[in-house]
Amino acid sequence: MPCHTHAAHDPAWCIQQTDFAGSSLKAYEGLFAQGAPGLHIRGSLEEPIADAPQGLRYWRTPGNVTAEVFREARSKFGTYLPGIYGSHPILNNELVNLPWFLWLVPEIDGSALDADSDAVAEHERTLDLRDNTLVRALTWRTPGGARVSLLYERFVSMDAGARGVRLCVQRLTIDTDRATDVTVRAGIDADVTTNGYDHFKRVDLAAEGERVRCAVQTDLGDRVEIESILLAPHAAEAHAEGRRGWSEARAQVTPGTPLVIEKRTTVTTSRDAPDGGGTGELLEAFAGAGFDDLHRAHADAWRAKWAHADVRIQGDDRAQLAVRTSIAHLLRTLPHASDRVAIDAKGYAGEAYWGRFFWDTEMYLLPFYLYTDPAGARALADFRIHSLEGAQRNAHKLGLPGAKYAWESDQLGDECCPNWQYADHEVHITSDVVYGLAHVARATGDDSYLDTHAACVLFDAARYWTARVSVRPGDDHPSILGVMGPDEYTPIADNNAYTNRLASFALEAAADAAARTGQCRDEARTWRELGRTLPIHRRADGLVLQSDAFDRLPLADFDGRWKDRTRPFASQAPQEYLYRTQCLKQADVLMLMWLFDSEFSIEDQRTAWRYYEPRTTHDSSLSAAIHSMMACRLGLNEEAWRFWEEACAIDLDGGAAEGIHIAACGAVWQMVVFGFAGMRSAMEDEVLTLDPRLPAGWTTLEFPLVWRGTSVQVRVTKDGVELRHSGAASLSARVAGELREIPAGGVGRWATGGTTAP
Ligand code: IFM
Repeated sequence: MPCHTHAAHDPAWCIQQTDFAGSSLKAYEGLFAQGAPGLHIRGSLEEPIADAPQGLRYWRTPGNVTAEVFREARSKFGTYLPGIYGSHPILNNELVNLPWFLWLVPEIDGSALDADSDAVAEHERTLDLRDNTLVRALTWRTPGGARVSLLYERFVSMDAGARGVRLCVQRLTIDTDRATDVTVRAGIDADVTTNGYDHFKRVDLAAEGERVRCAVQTDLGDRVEIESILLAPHAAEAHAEGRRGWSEARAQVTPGTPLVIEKRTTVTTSRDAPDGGGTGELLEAFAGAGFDDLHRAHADAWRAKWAHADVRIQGDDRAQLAVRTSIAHLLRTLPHASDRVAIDAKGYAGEAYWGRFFWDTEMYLLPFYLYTDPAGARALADFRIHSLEGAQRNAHKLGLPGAKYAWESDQLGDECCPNWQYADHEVHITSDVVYGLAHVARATGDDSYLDTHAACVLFDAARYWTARVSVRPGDDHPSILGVMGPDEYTPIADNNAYTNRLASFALEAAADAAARTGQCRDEARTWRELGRTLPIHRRADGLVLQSDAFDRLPLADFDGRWKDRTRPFASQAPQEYLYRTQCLKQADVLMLMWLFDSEFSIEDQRTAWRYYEPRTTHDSSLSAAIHSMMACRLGLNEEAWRFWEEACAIDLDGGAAEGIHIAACGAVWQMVVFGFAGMRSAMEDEVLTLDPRLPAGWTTLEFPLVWRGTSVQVRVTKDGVELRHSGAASLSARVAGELREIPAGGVGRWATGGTTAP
């Protein structure tokens, strides 16, 4: 049967699923998440699954987040709208899983399609990353003996999404080898829970003819309305039962004349602009357009996104697919500026991290957007400015002045993390936020961003740090005591080097902004002095200490306790053991050195690598990428490659069941651009700098960049680098250590004398 939306399956752009058994189904639901600003759906099948009820009620308790074992459901449907949170009695506010509207099932000979039955064969699904369209094909031997071919296609319109409209479009094409009567059922199911909890205070269902409308009111007072229309050749009949409503259409399929059914769904919320129109009006607005027209506009919108973001790798198909998979999720998840949200840790594709925003935003996600879509990046960074009041409330609750950004933030910036160790002690987030804002200013060349829009954040962050530091008896310097650094296996440490350096950075940024704007003069003197005197402690041999006396903790017994290396160390050692031994969850000192390269000699960095890497479990999905990039910098080619492969496998090889590791997606892009292409960020260098180390199998690497307002096309081969830009002025670039000048709108090509191959 021809595939309508896709003429050919291109392995460099398509992810395919042929396994529907066991837990892989759930992993594909995460990996195949689709969306556009305002609406995201998990990649579930179109039919309810008998052994995976979606309305189960249970208590999910906050555990050791790395070793947490989730409910063994085979499938988890998911509909998420950025900004729509509910109140959970023990987990705090969480992103609500809204009613499931993908339901579109044929019934033939009294039997409904069931993917688990032996009657289904040649079953495959393909997500085309070019336009985020999911195609599902299968054949079905019906109880009456007919051989039926089904082709499902669906997308969340990026074209509509860009205009603030949430629209999902589905098409089902049914072909058969004999005349067959078909009933197609299309509906909305509001019997869904989020992490086992029901957030709906009220559910109103109305079904009439081909339309089903479902409105829910969440326990935080938002109203979300979902309306679907079934487009079939004959009139449909509507039904409602409990929290479910559906339309049913009957038709006959004859061989050679496929039956085509469409379903369209729109979603609105009480937060939308009042003149945006209701779901019914929106459906009417799209009524004149056919599936192909809507798909064309959607695909064009995606093409425009890829034009400024695609990374092309020749010579390595797996790497190519990995980087495109990551970029596709990054393009999907960037919210509208008006939504005033960031990107949650599971990329709006699962419930594991409750839809909350972490430091992942600034350190792992922001760089991709900053160097490919600066306006989008700015909208993301602005979320921290919009949520300053939440951060002020967090500080106030702890009896501190200023603003303390939440380790796990909801849409208003309030701390939602239910684990006290992280909520109260993983305080580096406040400085990470400042670092992110400064990165926006440097990458766009717009310092006024800090002095006008972001100054309030800078000043309140500095006030928080001023009160959070202490001077221990006998010390001649301030300390930041009782913190958890990026390494979450060392929970209450003093003078964590990363936290101290980032706090200094934040204090200096506030003092600089105060000096430029003439505000807060007296406070600024204190901020500058504090920033200057917060220490980074070293051992006698020069090793930068993760925190005071870190090296006096006993070594962790990895050989004795970590028998199954395919699972995290935390799944085999109790939390209290992690907390009292020298074992790291993820890069900590190395993360510091990654960000502040120029402040540490190459020998410092090598010493740190030799000491910390063997002590690191890499239990966090954020660890491998930083190690890959550091290894590139240190010329450790095999390690760079090993960590690259680990990072690429995170979601691609079955890890997305509870959602996409969106920070790891951002990190995959960083590994290519900052790692293998050796680009230095605008935080490190004012001049575009590239020092490539192409992996052995890669023959060509190409990607677009925006460097301080100038669009640049980068091409790296084994022998050289080519930079092409369209700027009106000449562009300076340092390539493999040599400063070069590329004339306005011109091209520069330089031999690099061969690149190192990991
Ligand atoms: O922010 C991270 C943290 O560094 C490690 N645990 C998971 C969080 C969310 O990705």
